[in-house]
Amino acid sequence: MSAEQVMSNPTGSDSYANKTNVERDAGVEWWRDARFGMFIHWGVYAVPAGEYGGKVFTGASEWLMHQAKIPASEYRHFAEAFNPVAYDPETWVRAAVDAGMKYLVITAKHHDGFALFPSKASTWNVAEATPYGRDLLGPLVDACRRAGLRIGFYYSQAQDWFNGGSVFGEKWDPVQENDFDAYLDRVAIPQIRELLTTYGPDIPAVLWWDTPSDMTPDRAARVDAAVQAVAPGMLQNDRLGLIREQHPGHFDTPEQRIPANRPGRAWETCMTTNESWGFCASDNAWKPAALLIRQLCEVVSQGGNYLLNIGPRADGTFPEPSLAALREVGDWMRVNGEAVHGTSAGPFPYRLPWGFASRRDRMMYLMIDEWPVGGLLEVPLLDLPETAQLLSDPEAPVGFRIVDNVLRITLPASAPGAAVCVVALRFAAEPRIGNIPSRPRPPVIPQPADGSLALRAADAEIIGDHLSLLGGEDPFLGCWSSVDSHPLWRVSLHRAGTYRVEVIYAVPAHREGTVAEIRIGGQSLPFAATGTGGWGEFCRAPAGVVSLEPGEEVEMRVIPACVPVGAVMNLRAVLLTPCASNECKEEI
Ligand code: H79
Repeated sequence: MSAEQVMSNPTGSDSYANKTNVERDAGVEWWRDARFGMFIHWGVYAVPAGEYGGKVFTGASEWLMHQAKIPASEYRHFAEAFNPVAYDPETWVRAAVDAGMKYLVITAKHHDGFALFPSKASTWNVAEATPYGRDLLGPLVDACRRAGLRIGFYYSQAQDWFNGGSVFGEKWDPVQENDFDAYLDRVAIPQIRELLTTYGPDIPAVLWWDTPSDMTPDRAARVDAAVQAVAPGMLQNDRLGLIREQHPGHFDTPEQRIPANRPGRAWETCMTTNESWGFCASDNAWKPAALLIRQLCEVVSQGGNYLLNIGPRADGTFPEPSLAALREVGDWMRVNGEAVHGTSAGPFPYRLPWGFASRRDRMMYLMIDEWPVGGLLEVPLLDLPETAQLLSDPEAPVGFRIVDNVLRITLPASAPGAAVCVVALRFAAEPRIGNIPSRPRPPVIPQPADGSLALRAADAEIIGDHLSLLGGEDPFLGCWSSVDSHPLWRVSLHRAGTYRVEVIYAVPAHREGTVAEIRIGGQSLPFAATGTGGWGEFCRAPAGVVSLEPGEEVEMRVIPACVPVGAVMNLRAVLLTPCASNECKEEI
């Protein structure tokens, strides 16, 4: 198909204008019911696949241009080798459908500015910059339409390292010295319009924004106005503007994590199958299919969607480990899909010892991740179901009775398989919920004999959804994107007196004014969080002095005062050191 064929749209953009908001809102229902989708990160970065100048970059191959500081004049040569002759959208769509996915979101343009579609706004696009020379999105849209799969577009609206958009951190190429407003008018807004008007009335089904650096309220409003003009009510994520509250979109987007607390509105966890989003030749950290299935269940049990990523190779094929994982997930979904599609969150506010639950009408699905001892499953429900059945083995005997206000389900003594096992319960009426054991709290931190206290990231209770424990072996609290979220430590304090407070944290840029407040035992210290040189450059900085009384559970919190560009900070620890008798006097 030629670029022109794809670019010509028989229905035209006006069909959007004919849709009422109610119809559009009703359109959100499909998204909630879908529960499971495929993310696709594809672009010229699949050519170097995470390697440049003999150096291997892992973690995020789509960031290679940024990580290796490759000038645009050199990076463009990767496009000359981007010729995905094996690209067969039907195969992609079949892989998604067979895995039980109901929608697909593909990177129309990532931060490297490369467009997977013909564009009049920049020649840095597949039709003009590659030997392939034609649209990649159109054929995928067609294949999705034929298969009844919805398709959304990811579009990096702010960062563009090639066309003069914004650049996270230091710039490295003169082409990046540009007026950001001019960039929005010249590239981003025209391309967004192209994406909204080229492929048909319901395409894209979702707009997936990312990294809103420099997207002030004014600029976000300008982009949103351009969207609403052609696609009123367009389903969008929450990453359009810097101030999320101003353009909240339709759903939250926890990235690479599942929120500990159920968000109050629609949400979608996006997750990689290995570590990188784009194809990365050296990345062999593939998640086992059983883990992907467990994550899907956890997300669904909290009422969210799971957007699982594939990074296709430059030739247009999916890496074999991704295909294998999709096949395994598909095998599971064919048996257990009814616990996923069209369900809503289970009645239990968090994970129970054995796993997760979801609901649809009179059905409740118990998704068992850890097989209970002897096959005896305890569920905090006060009413008996009419029927109980193992989806993987409908003939297997499943007993149930209520003992001491707990529904006890008798299952086979050992787990039938490695992946999550689903028990479907059918109730005559809405079952009453029993006492749900309270969420286990991180233990109270004891004060060592020398009186010093290290409040570490890993020991914090996380309040709110917009803060996560990251960093693996060397943990820190990050992705801190809302003032609603903060860490809380409880300390058993036996030594009264004054303490010096220090913070181990990282932020890239210099910031003016108070970023967070450290609240300890009723006292409050402002904390300014000046730049440390990068999100990974942790520094130890003084925050002041507090005077504390002993207590069994003294609460200590770090509460954001605002969310500066990007995030509040990455926080590794708060340290308290008792002052020598005279040392701190003047500071108080
Ligand atoms: O498209 C995927 C990511 O490329 C994108 N969002 C998902 C869906 C994303 N953009 N920015 N971020 C995620 C967060 C920023 C991560 C960074 Fe880094 C940390 C940029 C620089 C340090 C990881 C490590 C990426 C490059 C090096």
